[in-house]
Amino acid sequence: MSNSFIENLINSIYKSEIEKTVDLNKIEKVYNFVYQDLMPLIEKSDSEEDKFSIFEAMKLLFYNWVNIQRKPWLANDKHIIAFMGKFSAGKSSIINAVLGEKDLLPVDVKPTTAISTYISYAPKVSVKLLDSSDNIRSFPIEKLREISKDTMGDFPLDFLVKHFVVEHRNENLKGKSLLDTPGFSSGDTFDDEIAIEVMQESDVIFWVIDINDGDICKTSLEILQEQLDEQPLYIILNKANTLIESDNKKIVKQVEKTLKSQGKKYEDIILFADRGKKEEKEKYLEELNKILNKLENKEKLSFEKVIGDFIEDFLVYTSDSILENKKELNKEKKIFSASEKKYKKLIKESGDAVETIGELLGNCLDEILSEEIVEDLVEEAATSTGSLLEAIDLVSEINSKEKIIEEAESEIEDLEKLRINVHKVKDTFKTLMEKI
Ligand SMILES: Nc1nc2c(ncn2[C@@H]2O[C@H](COP(=O)(O)OP(=O)(O)OP(=O)(O)O)[C@@H](O)[C@H]2O)c(=O)[nH]1
Ligand SMILES: [Mg+2]
Repeated sequence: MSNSFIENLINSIYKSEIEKTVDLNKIEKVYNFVYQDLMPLIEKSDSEEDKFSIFEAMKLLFYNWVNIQRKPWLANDKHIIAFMGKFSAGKSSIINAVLGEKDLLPVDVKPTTAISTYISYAPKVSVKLLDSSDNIRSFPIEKLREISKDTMGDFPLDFLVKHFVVEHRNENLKGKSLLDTPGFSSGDTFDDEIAIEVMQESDVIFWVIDINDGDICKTSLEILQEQLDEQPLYIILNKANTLIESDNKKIVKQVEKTLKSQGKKYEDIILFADRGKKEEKEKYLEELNKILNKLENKEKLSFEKVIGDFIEDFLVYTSDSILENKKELNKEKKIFSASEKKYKKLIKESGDAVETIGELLGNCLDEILSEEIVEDLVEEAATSTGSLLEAIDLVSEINSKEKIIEEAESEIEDLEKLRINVHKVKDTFKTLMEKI
């Protein structure tokens, strides 16, 4: 493409009005809260395994929150529905068909979509872009149609533009944002970063395949390895109008077989065509819309609610643990004092027996001991030894109880400190949320 075309395009990007810019200060404040207040709190939680999954969940939550700060058109729990697949599989055509617009997104036989493009609801149709400094700028709709991988040639447009956003008044878009992505060709190295970013932030993935390919390709399967199993995956076999029905069915079976052999979980494999027989086209569109509409009701996790609930749960956990530890401590203290009492009693019993022996022997110092006295002496000696042995046995029990009590007391002290800490984090979070 000519230099003047690129020059003209750069001008339109940078001369266009900045509508919104990302608030880095706000992101920094929330980042500091998550990593300096919240994460150390999780560090103090109970089990190792829980800790790791909570860390991961919090990181993801924070990532999603930052994502919405950069991409405010995704706010209000929008579901992100990504269309991915090889170039020319028909991703942009499918989105145009869903919107009932023939030419909204550029479509061509050559590699076309150059920058991932969100399509979100707004009462007025317009195009915006997110530039490399996270500014949202307005952009002329006609210019969007001029941009394609082909017209860009080697020019790295993705250095200047991170995303385009097409706002459209189609009611089907309420509560969701469709994401059209650049395709890849099986020969070249697909930009993994794009794929991973798209997969991380999407709620649902539609993987589009040109039915004439006959199967899902190896590169597609490799990219899909990054896809999480809990994220619903739908396969669209597009351009179904180009083959006869029995061939379409065979290819559906083949794709099913390949995915199963790879252990790849998926929701459904559907056929689609935006041309061909009218009633076929309508049937395909109806089926796709049915899936898209079904996705609307799922509630997404809000950052404020999840963190707020987590802190509340943590408070309950610390209070419950303190109570439980105190109960346990009381039980141990009771056992300890009973053992101590018993020990004292045994020592006294042993001492008394020794005293009796002394008395018995003192009373008959010069006499030969009678059989009866010897029997008494033996009995007293047995009592004294028996009590002493029992007391010695109790010593280790008493010592171990003492240690348990000490440990329980220090555990309660730690938990009480933790509870104060959680209260502080709760207040910090409340103030932070009021400010931002
Ligand atoms: N026969 C037929 N052709 C189709 C159908 N859908 C799309 N096409 C054609 O397939 C070509 C590619 O369509 P696009 O929508 O640009 O494909 P894409 O997946 O967005 O391609 P990239 O943006 O390059 O990744 C175009 O020439 C379309 O006209 C269909 O249902 N049937
Ligand atoms: Mg496209």
